[in-house]
Amino acid sequence: MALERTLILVKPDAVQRRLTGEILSRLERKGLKIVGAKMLRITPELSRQHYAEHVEKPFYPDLEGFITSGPVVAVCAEGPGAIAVCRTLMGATNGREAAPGTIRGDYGQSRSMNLIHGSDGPDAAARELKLYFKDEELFAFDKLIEPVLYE
Ligand code: YYY
Ligand code: MG
Repeated sequence: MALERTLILVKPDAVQRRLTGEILSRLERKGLKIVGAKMLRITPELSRQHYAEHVEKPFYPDLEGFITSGPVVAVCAEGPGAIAVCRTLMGATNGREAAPGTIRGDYGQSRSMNLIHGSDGPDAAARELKLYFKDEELFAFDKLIEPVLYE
């Protein structure tokens, strides 16, 4: 399985609800490696770049209002198949439909304030990671433990 990096955002609702540690802990317990992390307030301009595929959709103004409403924690998570692994851990977009055991399924019922963002494919991951992290803000470490985790 190819090693991948994906962009995770702990969204403003999760930061407000003190769920940052819980959410990042779930990623780590699954074996994902956090190779970059920062807290920031997303600007309207960054929101339009991040959600470029949704800018023309009717829900976009509310989405921008929400994602810029407070700080987020941006994380680069790395691992074999990390993009799909994270999407599975997140659960369906709408919290009411997300399966129990997933992050969205366990902590909320909202479709818009759904706690976590994860890139939905390799092109999106590469594009989104560039929006949040410089190359020197991402780290490589701990190679020795990987056979124990993944083989
Ligand atoms: O990738 P994911 O976050 O699961 O969903 P997207 O379809 O990419 O939508 C991005 C974001 O927009 C979603 O997390 C909530 C919000 N949203 C919404 O508020 N209302 C919709 N009908 C669809 C999406
Ligand atoms: Mg998406």
